[in-house]
Order: sequence, then C-alpha cells, then structure tokens
Amino acid sequence: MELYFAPNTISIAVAIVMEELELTFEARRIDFSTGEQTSADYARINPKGRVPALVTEDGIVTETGAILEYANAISPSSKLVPDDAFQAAKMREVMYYLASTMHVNHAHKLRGHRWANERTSFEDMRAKVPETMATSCAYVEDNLLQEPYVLGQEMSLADPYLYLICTWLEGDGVDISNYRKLSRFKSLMDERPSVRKLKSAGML
Ligand SMILES: N[C@@H](CCC(=O)N[C@@H](CS)C(=O)NCC(=O)O)C(=O)O
Repeated sequence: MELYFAPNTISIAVAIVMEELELTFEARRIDFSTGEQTSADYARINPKGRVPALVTEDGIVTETGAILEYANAISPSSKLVPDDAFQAAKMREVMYYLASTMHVNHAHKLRGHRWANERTSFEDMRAKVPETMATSCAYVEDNLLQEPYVLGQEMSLADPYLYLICTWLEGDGVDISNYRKLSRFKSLMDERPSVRKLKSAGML
C-alpha cells in the first residue's frame, strides 16, 4: 500500500494507525510548498487535491475516517474499533466531529479561499480560529474525552485522529494547558512508539 501524505497534516493520523496496527506501507510525500497536491499527477490519485490518500490493491481510498476504518478492517488484530456497538458508535461520534467541525475550524486559518474571495474575509476567518478551536477543545474536554484514551482504557481509531489535531493547537493560538485532560492525552500519545517513529522520520 502507498500512503500519500504531507508532514503534520491529518494524513499523519493514518500513518500512526498503520504503525499501531503493524501494517506496512510506502510513504509518498506530497510537497505542499510547490502546490503538488493540485498537480495533474496527484489528481489521478485524489482529484480533491488533499491528503491523505491510500493506494491499495483494490483501488484508492480517500477521507481520513474511511482510511482509518479500512486499515483496521484489513489488519490481523482489528484492535482499534471496539466490538461493542455502542462504543464503536461513540468512537465514530468523535471522528465525525473531528472531520466535520474541528478540522474545518482549523482550515479557516490557511484555506479561507475555499469559502470566500475577498482578502478581508480571509483575515476575518483566520482571526476567528483561536476562538473556534478553543470552543472545540472545551467540547472535547467536557464531553468526548474519557481517560486516558478517548473511549477510556482502550485505544481506538479516534485517538490518533484527535492527537493529530492536538498537534495543531499551538499554531492555531490555543494553549492546550488550559485543558487538563487534553494535555494529558497529548503527552500520553507523544510517547507512543508509533508517534516517536513518525517524528524521527520527519513526518510529524
Ligand atoms: N476531509 C478530508 C480533508 C483532508 C484535508 O483537508 N487535508 C489537508 C491537509 S490537513 C489538505 O490536503 N490540504 C491541502 C489543500 O487544501 O490544498 C479528510 O479528512 O481526509
């Protein structure tokens, strides 16, 4: 399998999960500094011009949550989705929230051109990011994050997803130390061998 990624992006949540599940993959870096994600070559992999994309023997999968579920399903252990239907739904509740709300809040910092044309609109959107990300942090802290992992004792697909977004907080103007549980969660994930390996590889 080939994972198309860019450092520090949501694609690294996929890389963490692949490492946790001991799935082998080739990491293919897309260079955002040259706009490679919008190139004709990459459009053949992901016409949306985004990372991650996973090339499998059956075809290409995009969208972080879908790739995470696929990785878990093909892994021998399938250990990152709970067997219990309610717990699995709670995991997906977190993942959908991250995809539809928290990641989108973050994207307003650099990607305002997706939603508006005027420069003043971009500036306004960028200025709002510390507030919207802080609101999301408070929601996660108070409602979603059991401890030590999102669902409690067992790690799930929601953890690398949330962790990766936590790595954006400083740049988004949010002080994670204002959130006791989130701070502990990030420190715990920082020390996981999967995360350390990707940091040494310069992916995170
Ligand atoms: N809904 C997609 C969003 C992916 C996404 O927006 N990725 C960002 C990096 S975090 C990207 O590729 N941005 C490139 C761009 O906007 O040009 C997913 O969850 O996979």
